[in-house]
Amino acid sequence: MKITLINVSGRLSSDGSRLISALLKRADHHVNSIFLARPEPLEYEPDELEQLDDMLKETDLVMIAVYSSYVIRAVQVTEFVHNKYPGMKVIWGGPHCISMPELSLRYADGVCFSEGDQVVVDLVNKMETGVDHINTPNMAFNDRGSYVVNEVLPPFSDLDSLPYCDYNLDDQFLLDRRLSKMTKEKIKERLAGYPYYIPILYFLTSRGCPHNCSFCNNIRYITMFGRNTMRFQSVDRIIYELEYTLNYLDFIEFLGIGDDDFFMRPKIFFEDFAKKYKKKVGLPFGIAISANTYNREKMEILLDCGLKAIQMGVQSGSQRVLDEVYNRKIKVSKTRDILHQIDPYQKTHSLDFLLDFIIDNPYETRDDIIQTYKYLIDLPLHVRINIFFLAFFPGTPIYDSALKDGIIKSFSEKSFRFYTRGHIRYQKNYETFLILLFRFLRRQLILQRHMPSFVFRVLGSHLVRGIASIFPKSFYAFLSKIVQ
Ligand code: B12
Repeated sequence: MKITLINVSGRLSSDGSRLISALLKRADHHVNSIFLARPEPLEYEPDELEQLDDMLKETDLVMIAVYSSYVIRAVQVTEFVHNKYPGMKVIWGGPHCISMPELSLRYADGVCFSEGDQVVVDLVNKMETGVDHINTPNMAFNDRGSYVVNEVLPPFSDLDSLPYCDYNLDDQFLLDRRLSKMTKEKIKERLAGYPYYIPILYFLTSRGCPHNCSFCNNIRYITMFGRNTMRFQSVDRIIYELEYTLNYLDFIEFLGIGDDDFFMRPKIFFEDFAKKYKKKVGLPFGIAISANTYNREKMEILLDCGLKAIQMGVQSGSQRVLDEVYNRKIKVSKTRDILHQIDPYQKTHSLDFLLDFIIDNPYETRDDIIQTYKYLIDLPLHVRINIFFLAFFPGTPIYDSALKDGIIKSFSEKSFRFYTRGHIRYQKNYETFLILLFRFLRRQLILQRHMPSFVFRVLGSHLVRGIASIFPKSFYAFLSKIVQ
């Protein structure tokens, strides 16, 4: 079958859609991938979408990989296809669709609402041969207005059997103003993002996350599977795919291992991995870990084979928020402790430490927020801080609570973008402004030279907070915008 696979993510992705493409090609289907990979503007103009026409004329089936933040693009493409090619089926999949098929079936003819690995080829084969596909597991369909939601298969665990993510640029295209062939130059430019602005390849070696956070998509898998499951690729499989992909993408300078918690594996994995990685890959790389699984021995093994960055979620300096709002079974004190253990490696091994925080959470009190601020101002200046604005992903417990409490309106494709990174929405107050001010000054490196830390302590004191609270919300919304 001739398939046009469209990825609507704002950055050039290295996610499941490349895997879906590889699975379909392995089964002898023909796949053209089109990336709508620009961060902004979010919506595409009609004359941009018109350019899909030449390819769609030759297409039997359209598939779209969707992240919630970019869902409006998937809606635009789907409506374009349906208007121009009545009868052409459009199938959605990807993080936005996980466990919430009804959100996507408003537009799509079918949706993969769980993992696609075991079902996508089966679905396309059935469609190609005219066999009834409506009962395909992990899939839901809009059958003339009524929704058919099929059974969920158990988590897919044979990760080694999967084909390599598809980076064959011969049938990949970029739509940004013009539809053009993907080239190494374009991919190189678009893979150069935060934090180093050199071409970074993101790569996943496992599935699942040990946590159960109320704001994360992963909880949707836990709900469907009835348990939290971790699955891993073997060392050899990881190294083979890396060698293959990096041989082709020979400009990559850094590897971002995207696993939620790389330290979930046993120590024996690390020794084998380090030996083979050093010999056959050798690029500097970064991993994400959690304070609960940090292990010095595992880290030292990785330092010897190129580990250069560790990212860890703190999310809030308030234990109450971690326990009661985010359902994270991690102690704030534990994250501080890990920070102190990792910190010396910055000097000895140039190891970067990146910490993630979430702000603008309507369930935080001003006292909770000041605890995050106090956590931040105590951090050594070489620790990088990532500050995210809470996004309410449909299907997560925090989304359900916020909806019930009237904090957010129910999901809308048009307004969803405002839930992601953006401006302060819920916490227009002095404490949140202080966090943003602190980040701003840190970014300008002003702190290093001019601002003694006691100034920040005074700014966060009861007395100053008391005085600051007489100013209206609009004042802090305005100030926050300036320092964002
Ligand atoms: C690594 C990672 C990143 C990396 C790399 C992203 C990438 N892969 O390109 C970085 C740091 C860059 C990143 C960035 C962002 N990420 Co991120 N990321 C992840 C993480 C940890 C793993 C993603 C992954 O590769 N999963 C493995 C693949 C195989 O899964 P998958 O893509 O879902 O694909 C499977 C199915 O969905 C399905 N499928 C996928 N596509 C399609 C298409 C069709 C047609 C079909 C039928 C099936 C299908 O089959 C696949 C195989 O089973 C996840 C959390 C997690 N553990 O999943 C968050 C996650 C995906 N990220 C998330 C977000 C929000 C973002 C950002 C938007 C953050 C931001 N900037 O605000 C950006 C946007 C990225 C982009 N591409 O535009 C959210 C998405 C939530 C949502 N509902 O959209 C997640 C789920 C985390 C969360 N907070 O809940 N991310």
